[in-house]
Amino acid sequence: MRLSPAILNLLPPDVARFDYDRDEQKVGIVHFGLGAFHRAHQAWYTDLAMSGGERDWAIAGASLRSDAVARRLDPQGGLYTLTERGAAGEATRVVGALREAIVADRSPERLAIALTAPSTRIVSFTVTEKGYARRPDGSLDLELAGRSFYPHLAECLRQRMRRNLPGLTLLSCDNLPRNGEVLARLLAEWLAAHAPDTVRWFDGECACPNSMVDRIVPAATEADLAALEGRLGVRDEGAVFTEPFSQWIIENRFAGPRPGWDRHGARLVGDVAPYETAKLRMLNGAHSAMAYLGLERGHGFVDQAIADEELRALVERLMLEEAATSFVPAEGQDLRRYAADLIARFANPALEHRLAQIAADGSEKIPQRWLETLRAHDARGERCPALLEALASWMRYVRGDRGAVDDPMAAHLAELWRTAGRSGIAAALFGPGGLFADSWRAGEATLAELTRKLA
Ligand code: CS2
Repeated sequence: MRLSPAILNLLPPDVARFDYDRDEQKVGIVHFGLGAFHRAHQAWYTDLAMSGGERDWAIAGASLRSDAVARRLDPQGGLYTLTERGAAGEATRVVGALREAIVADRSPERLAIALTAPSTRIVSFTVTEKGYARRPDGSLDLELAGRSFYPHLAECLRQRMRRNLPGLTLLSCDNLPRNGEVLARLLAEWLAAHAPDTVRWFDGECACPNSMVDRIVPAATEADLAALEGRLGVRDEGAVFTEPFSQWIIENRFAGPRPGWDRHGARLVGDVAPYETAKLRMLNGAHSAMAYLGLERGHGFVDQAIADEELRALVERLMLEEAATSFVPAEGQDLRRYAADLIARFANPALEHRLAQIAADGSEKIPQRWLETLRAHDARGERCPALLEALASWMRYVRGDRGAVDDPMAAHLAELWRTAGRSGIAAALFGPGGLFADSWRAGEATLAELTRKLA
């Protein structure tokens, strides 16, 4: 039996659920990137807000090309369950916030209807780092952008402008520093090239707040789905599994109304930067280090990596001595406490978070997770031994001789390795004119140290 609106009353009583009339809710949010993270984070907060009495914030979710999520959710009328896995066991909730799952490239007209609906006030994004189609220097790659969300969004902004509809809040929920500003700048580049008549309206009527999102959401496995089915007596193909912890810090700068996410744990602040920097450099920085070093040391999961004494010492050093000292925290932001909480979250054995999942797309991740930290310390003449260890491990990983590398730059990185060799790869990546020189340029001594570590 498949999860669907018709069988909700057959679920075990300990499964929590929304209490609003789904059919009565208008779409208020269009979301790009209908992956597990969105379903375990923003859609969940929105579901809590509507269950708390707010109305008309149903979400129309869009994947760009893949119909994988739509195929899972359509037969379920958009319903799915979220299971929190912690020390106290599992807690499951049925989330009702998702109205429809659209495949943008197949049904652009459906997406356009949602984007130009007067009730739609927010467009949000979890398209991953590479979905923004940035060049290494940070500018928009117009060709790549043409295959991402930009054309869909630009045409609808133009329609909204022509029809005198309210502007939109465009809310990036991806792991990028100043994600809202990045989105605003890149979208403005796209509009300047393809819809110049819309640029001023976009500037004046839309807002792109920065936001820091945090919840660890490992990809669900068939074993997860089967175990859930055993417990619920119902099959949920769209189920997500996550940790009890969740954090969302949003810059309080919206173009119009928004759900009361802040009544359900989200925080609205004037400046997201210190939280976002802490999260990217400490949590994500540690994650990526555990991924490459952990895989090399034979581990498969985050909890195994953090139980490895040597790796744990390195992660603690990376977080406390290198990441936490690389920026100025907000008042009252306790980074020691944050690091201790992170270690406990990493150690959660129930999550089964695969290192291989984190290792993907490293070239898109390491600039904000590691290289910015290295740059900050370089400016003060300080060394970062833990980060250099991690960086060397990533370099060995992208060489590609230990298995397939899941990275948009995989071919380019393998080619660099072939031409530069072990003695030249560090300079080809981080030396003057190197691939990542815009993010961090290593000095001679550091390049030599990295080269030594490759051996
Ligand atoms: C992870 C993140 O896969 C990865 O790169 O580091 O998805 C991480 O789990 C989330 O950012 C946690 O909020």
